[in-house]
Amino acid sequence: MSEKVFPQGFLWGGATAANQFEGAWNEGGRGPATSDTAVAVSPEDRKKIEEFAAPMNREKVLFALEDQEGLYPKRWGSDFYHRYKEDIALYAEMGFKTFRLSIAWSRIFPNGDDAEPNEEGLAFYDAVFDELLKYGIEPLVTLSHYETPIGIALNYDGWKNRKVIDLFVKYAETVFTRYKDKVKYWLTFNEINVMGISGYVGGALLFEDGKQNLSDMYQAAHHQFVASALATKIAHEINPENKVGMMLARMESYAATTNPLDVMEAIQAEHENLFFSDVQVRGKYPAYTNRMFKENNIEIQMADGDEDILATYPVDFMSFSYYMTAISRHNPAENGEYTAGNFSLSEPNPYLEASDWGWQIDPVGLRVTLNKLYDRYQVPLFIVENGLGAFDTLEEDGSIHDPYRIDYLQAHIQQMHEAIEDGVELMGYTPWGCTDLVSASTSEMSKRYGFVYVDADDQGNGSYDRYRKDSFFWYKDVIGSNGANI
Ligand code: BGP
Repeated sequence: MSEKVFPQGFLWGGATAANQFEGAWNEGGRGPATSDTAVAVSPEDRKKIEEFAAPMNREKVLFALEDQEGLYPKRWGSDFYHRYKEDIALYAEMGFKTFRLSIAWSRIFPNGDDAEPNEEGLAFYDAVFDELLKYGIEPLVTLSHYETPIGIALNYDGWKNRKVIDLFVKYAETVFTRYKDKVKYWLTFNEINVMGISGYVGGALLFEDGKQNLSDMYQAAHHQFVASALATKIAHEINPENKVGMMLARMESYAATTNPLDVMEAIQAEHENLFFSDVQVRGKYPAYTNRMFKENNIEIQMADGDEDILATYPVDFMSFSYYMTAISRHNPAENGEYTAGNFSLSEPNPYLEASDWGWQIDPVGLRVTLNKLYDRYQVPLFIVENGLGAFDTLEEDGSIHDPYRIDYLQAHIQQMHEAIEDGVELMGYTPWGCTDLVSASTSEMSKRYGFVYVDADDQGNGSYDRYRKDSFFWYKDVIGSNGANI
């Protein structure tokens, strides 16, 4: 294989989120978060994506908070809260340049609207950032990764309430100030477009009638756009070196055929997906908004000054998750066959294989996406999630042989390199779940992404000891050669 050259300073690393990784759900003064309840609604049927995205009402949330059984194993995550030193040492061993984590908002403001932040929560992240910096690893911090304080859902009805903008801005300002000398790279909302699919997961919205309401969801998204823009403003004021990114669950969708109607269908899918980055990167609602809103009966309220805020404080860079691609067809396939994906279903693509969870594996699609996004926005891009969820086997000697994961990542990194050669400005790459953690969609541990194995099962039982997988040594070599050895 020919030698690949990645840019100097390319940010190789890995990604996690507090709600799936930290555990310690009731320690350190942390308040309950929406993530503690999101999948507890239907513990017997967690695999169904519909359940994960299901509308939530007050009753279900209160039930889930009481029903501690339903919270396994999310409660424990992977116990990063107590093992962060060991985990970070493993990242240093792999040569990570960056590590993506989220701050659990409810560790800082346990009820969401507390007058003062919780010092114990702030001190925890100080310790984590210090540990990372000790090894020269740059923290990349998500402010909101599906873990809104539950008080914001129960007392404010979530992000559809404009007051939540102020609560978020106060939280953002608190952590920007506290970690001014420790953190430079920030992401505001993880997969902000999930709001268009699940109001509860994305915006802590409760739907008393059990139906998702698109107007509420897009209203909530509008409030997140304004909050993100204000946070970007404040981040730059506090430290001009701060770089703030938006984060999209990228869904490349190919036209099923050359039928122009299928092509148009793919463009519409593109609009639904890129609406969120169009607003946050370009600083204004795109031209197709009016028609999209009208045809979907979406009505949102904007306050005076909102458009100025969006236009004046766009993000510095665009980040996204990339796991698979989908297919768009004007007339859905007759057999109605579909395969699962990250928050979406798709007709299967005959050219692609899929993971054990049906997510279609498409490395070339990553090059397609990188090119499209860079052509569209001309801002630096950052792949902050990618990877293969797979079952792993811990051997008696403590090894884990995961060639399937190496194949997946290698193929994607090769396409990243192609995209860089195409002229795309790519800041870095943080594969998802670098240490095994609890799956967002299934709430199980057995859907593993990591380079590091965590000894815990789907019920949260286990030693939680860490083991290096074969992919650990492989990734170490990739980073050590700055991508030349792929
Ligand atoms: C993204 C989320 C992550 C993560 C990932 C993998 O949507 O940002 O939190 O979980 O998907 O998904 P899953 O855990 O369902 O396999």
